[in-house]
Amino acid sequence: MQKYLFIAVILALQMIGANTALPKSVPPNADCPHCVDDTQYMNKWTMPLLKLGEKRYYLGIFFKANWFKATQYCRYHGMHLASISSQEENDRLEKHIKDFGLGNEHFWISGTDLADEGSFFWMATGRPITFTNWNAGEPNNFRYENGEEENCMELWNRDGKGLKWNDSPCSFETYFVCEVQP
Ligand SMILES: [Ca+2]
Ligand SMILES: [Ca+2]
Repeated sequence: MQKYLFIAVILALQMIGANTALPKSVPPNADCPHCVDDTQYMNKWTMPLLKLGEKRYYLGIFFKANWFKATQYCRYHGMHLASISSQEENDRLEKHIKDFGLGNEHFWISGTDLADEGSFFWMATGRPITFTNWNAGEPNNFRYENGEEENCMELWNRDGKGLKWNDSPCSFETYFVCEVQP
């Protein structure tokens, strides 16, 4: 009898231990069970996601990569390069990137005209671009000495007017924005 009591006490202690090991501050969230609070999320790969409006992003700011590698990185982690379909989305991303102190860096997003020169679409969604936010004179499909032209879209504060869009050579290595597709 004493033996069973001992086992019961051990089991009870283990259950208490398991419960206390869970962070008490995590609120249950049906549509995002791994979220840790309203602004900072952890996805299934435990990457810290950023919730801005209805969208969730991951800022790729720890290494620079060309557009294809950036695409691959986002896909590997269950995301896509970001697509921007309104000024609000652009503004929110811009504010966050500026707050990070990275407002003068370049960031890949998913727009491309690789398939059809001059006709940009969002690779992440397959949708044509409706809202546009190009820097003045862009996209200009600039041709470089090595023959490469500009077919991939980036956010770039070219003129000090904020993070607007530019077509850039896809082989250029820079930061990137991944987005969780619903
Ligand atoms: Ca082009
Ligand atoms: Ca350009």
